[in-house]
Amino acid sequence: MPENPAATRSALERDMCNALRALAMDAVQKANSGHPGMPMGMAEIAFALWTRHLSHNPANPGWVNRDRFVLSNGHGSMLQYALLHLAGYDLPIQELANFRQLHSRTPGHPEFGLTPGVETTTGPLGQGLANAVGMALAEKLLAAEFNRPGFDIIDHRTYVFVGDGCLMEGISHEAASLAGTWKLAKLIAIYDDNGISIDGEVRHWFTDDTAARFRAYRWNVIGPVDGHDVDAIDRAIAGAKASDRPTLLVAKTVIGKGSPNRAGSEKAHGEALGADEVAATRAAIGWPHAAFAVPPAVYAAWNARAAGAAREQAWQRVFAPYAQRFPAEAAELQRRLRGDLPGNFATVVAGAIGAAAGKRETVATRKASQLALEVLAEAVPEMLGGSADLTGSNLTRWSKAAALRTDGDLKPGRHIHFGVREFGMSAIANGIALHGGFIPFVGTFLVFSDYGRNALRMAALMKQRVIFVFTHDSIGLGEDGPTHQAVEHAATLRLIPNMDVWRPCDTVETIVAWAHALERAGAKDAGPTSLLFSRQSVSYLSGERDSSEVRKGAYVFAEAAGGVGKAKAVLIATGSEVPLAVEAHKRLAEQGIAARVVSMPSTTVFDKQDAAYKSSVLPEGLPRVAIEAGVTDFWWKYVRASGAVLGVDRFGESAPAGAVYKHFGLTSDNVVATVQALLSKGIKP
Ligand SMILES: Cc1ncc(C[n+]2csc(CCOP(=O)(O)OP(=O)(O)O)c2C)c(N)n1
Repeated sequence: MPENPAATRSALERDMCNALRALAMDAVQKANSGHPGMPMGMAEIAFALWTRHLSHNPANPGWVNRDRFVLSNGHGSMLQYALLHLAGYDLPIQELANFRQLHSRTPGHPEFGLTPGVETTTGPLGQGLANAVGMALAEKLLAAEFNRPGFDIIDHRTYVFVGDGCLMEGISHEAASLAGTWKLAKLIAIYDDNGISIDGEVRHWFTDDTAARFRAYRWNVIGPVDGHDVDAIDRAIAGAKASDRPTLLVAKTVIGKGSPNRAGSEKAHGEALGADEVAATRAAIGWPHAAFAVPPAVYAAWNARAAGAAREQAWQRVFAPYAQRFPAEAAELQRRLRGDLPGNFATVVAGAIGAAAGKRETVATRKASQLALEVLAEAVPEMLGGSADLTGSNLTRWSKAAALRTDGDLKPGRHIHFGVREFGMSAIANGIALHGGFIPFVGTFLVFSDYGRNALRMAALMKQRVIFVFTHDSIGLGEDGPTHQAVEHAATLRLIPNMDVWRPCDTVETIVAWAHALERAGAKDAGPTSLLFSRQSVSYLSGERDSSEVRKGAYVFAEAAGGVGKAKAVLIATGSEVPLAVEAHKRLAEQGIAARVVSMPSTTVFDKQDAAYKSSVLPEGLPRVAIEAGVTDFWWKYVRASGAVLGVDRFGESAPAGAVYKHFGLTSDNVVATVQALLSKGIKP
């Protein structure tokens, strides 16, 4: 693309853009790893946005009313690091020189929580766009709840850079479709339309009319504009800001722009340019400075600390009188942004547990979840729920929750109908949590957790308090058959680091699970939770319980007759299989075989307990039998080689739940027979 005179009108501006190019190219070269092409191609776009539009304060990356900036094409991480460094964030040049090295704050892809100013972890293409949709929705809802006439204390935009890869990914459809429906006017996506992805020219595999596609989502589409013309980009962003709908700004760019022999080619995408080409690029763009050297005038022009401080102070001048006039609202907003639960949370939970224990209701655990929500969601106003078109099945809507509606004027509601979009919903929930002010929880069938899987992983990687409600958690859903019967899912969710998984067996365990999930914030033990609930009803069987033991993830549900000293075996069960264990416990007792029943609603939480507690629940020297309607592999670490596991190691069957349980040997007869067989073999662990 020929040089546009407007884009390089000012030598300083040209140098400011080239500083981004050079830092990216040199950091990738030094690491001999990374992606120089996107930062070099998006330099003018980034310059126009960051110096002329982005409202942020480098000295306070947590300022609540900052514009959010998301790099959905996260492989171009060096662009974000260069921007943060030059704008004056706490990211010294040594960090850029340490790009992709152990313990640097400049990892391969941007990581939330590691680098100041990085709003979300990106790299898995397309998810950044969905996170941005979540952030923009959170902004809109928080503004509707807390702003008052003359006091727009929440009023910011969300900008997101996307590449061809993000837009090829299916999640971009789910997220953009919802953003259009929700009329997220303050969401501005800038598309790096360079025609190149890793395999080469995308015209061979990506021929969509992207502009028409986004128009069909009811977005405002601007462009294509010359992505190297700073003023054109500037005008386009100004136009986007005036729109009453989300904007896609299509910017034609040249990947690796500035590199004489790699620009415009996939060779610029994901490898160091090489020393010769780096030198040739320096000459071509007129950047004579050494690697990681930036002239003071360029630094000075980039530095946004003074402007940022002024912006935050201007906001403070609105917030301070707001806090005086609406002290309760201001305090509540601040509490929610800190992520603290309401002061009476523990009392509410204790009351709910007491009431549930008194009622002893036999219900499906998904219903138990809804009963828990009736109390908890009313007490925790930041809870924001939803479902991927399974509201009546997931039971994530409680009786007083209005549905969010955005046809006509925004009608805020705390239940979101996400439509059939599991991946988009999950990544949007991550964006809502990252924005702050809400605790999102979203529902679908457990078997479709796979559809959203990478967003669950990202929630865990970012330690976000997102609660994933997965109902219809086993073959127990019955007639819908193996397509809908989760078999391997509980086990695989438990494998995700930082993810807590609960599969409660009754109303009390369900409240504890929800409470535990809601409490997961702050430095200690932050992260997402998956709550697994049954479709079918599960008998309420417990006697007295110490809920502080339930909180530990596993506890003695029914003691062996005569006390643990008399126990000959330990039965471990979760969720809907606890009643099977209790029935077997009774029948074994009739035969003079004392057994202890351990309910283990959360293996992940139990695993975090100390050794003394663990061995108090699972005493050494007794054979153990685990019972869970899912794959058996997971359970061997608890029962050990000499124990037994009753589960389902095949896909399920379409039939009434009782028949399917029988078919797979999940019966108390089989539990009894298994214990007898272990004891007759005289096996000790
Ligand atoms: C979900 C996902 N799939 C695959 C990748 C690997 N990957 C990284 S960049 C890329 C190509 C992206 O092309 P584009 O967005 O056009 O980026 P550009 O070449 O312009 O830098 C791929 C396939 C990824 N990061 N995420």
